[in-house]
Amino acid sequence: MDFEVTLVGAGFSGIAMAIALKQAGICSFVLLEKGDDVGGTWHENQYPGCACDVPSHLYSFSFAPNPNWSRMYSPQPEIWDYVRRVTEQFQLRKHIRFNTAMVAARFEESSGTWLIETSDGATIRSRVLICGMGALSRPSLPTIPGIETFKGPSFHSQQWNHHVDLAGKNVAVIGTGASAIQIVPKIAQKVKSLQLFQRTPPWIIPRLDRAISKVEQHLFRWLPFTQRLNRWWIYWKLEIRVLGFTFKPALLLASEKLAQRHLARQIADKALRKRVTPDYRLGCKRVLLSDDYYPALTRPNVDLVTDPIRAITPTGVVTENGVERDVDVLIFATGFHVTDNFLSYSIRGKDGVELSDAWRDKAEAYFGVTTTGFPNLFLLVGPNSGLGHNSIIFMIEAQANYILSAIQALRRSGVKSLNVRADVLRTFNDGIQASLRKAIWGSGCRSWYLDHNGRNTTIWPGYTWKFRQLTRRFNSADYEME
Ligand code: N01
Repeated sequence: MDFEVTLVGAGFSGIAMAIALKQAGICSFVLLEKGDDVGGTWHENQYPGCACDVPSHLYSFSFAPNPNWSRMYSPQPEIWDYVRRVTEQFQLRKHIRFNTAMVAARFEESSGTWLIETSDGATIRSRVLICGMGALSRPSLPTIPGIETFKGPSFHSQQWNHHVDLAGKNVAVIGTGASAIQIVPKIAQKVKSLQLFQRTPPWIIPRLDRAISKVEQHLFRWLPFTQRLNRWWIYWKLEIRVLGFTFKPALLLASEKLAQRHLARQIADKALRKRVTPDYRLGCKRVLLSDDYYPALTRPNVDLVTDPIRAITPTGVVTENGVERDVDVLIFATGFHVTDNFLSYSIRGKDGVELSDAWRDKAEAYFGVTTTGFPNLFLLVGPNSGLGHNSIIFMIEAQANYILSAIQALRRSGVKSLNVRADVLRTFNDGIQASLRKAIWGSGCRSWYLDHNGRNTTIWPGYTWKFRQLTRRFNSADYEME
């Protein structure tokens, strides 16, 4: 065996897991990272305005507080820097193979080990495989006729081309999700014209970002309990929102009113206001936070286009009404492959079954971590463990703890592998889907929370503290020990 554990992805998930392993004295592990540095999504996304929409004092590891966050919602460079510092602090770099992707993995039943093929042609044999590739890592480009014919520079928000100077250019942005609403205000000031193609308007509430004062930073540094108190306060303010999202969507009407007032304050033009007013319930798609997006739409050089796109030509974008708009640079803020992300990897479990086949109709995993037929395979932020209301780092830490206790159980028992029982997974997943039936995410909108069958395979429909409680201890009765 080369390593006891192989980890894939050096974002928040992979780093949290590596730290958990190290602290438990499990040092025989390798972390494969396709990029040239740690940080995952916070390394890859470097578009103008990129920042987190969860307050930084919560969007960070509980065991590695950072008293120096500059803002309530810190920008991408600071978050990336944070992940790099934590990596140094826990001396993880020596475990990481950069520029090395997992290309395929196969479970060998006779030995109870995984054989992991990497992009540099190597094969790693490992008892355990942990995938932390990130749900929002594979860009999704729209299937618009003629997209490949465009002659100017074009790129996805996650693959921002910093060599392209947007100053004085006619720029088109397709999409109005979380990425677009951060990009638009930043580039609107410098471009000649900005055509923003909106398919569905998002609900937007005030962001209320502010700088964190030196006094607060000193306080957090010298009296660490004040930072813990602050984190606790932010956590519960966000956690309470699950009541509306999951149990009683009517509670979200107050947030809709807040969003409508926000819109009315920021856009005076009634016609424009109408075009950016959603016709579905707040919370159905991800709720966005911004103070500068609506004002950017009122600029004379910004044009909101709501006619559907018919085609892309070598020099522009044509809409269904036949209008062709000239474009120099085309930016796709069109999101990610989320529900089908894992289907792009060749991961073969028992009897040679591909994960992509096992999950063809529906992706499901016990606590978003283990799935039947794939022994010793653990996922971080797998099916139904994403969030619409709180910090994903909280869930990642809970999952890392659960996986660690599973590995410890594997070691203690001396068996070759752990395979989650089919009936346990079925009962768990039926419970999840039953809870989701009452929740806001299925109230009638298109979103990346839903798979091609309209089934929500991304969100944990409940309290995050409950998730932590349920995953605190690994229960070997839930597994076949082989
Ligand atoms: O992607 P999205 P994103 N023609 O999928 C539109 C996280 N994140 O990159 O709504 C025309 O949300 C699509 O339209 P519609 C966060 O979790 C966080 O913005 O499907 N338009 C939509 O408007 C977030 O939710 C942060 O009708 C097309 C947009 O493209 C997730 O990442 C920042 C189209 C895609 O929006 C993804 O956000 C950034 C087509 N063919 C991201 N196809 C923060 O922390 C798609 N669209 C702040």
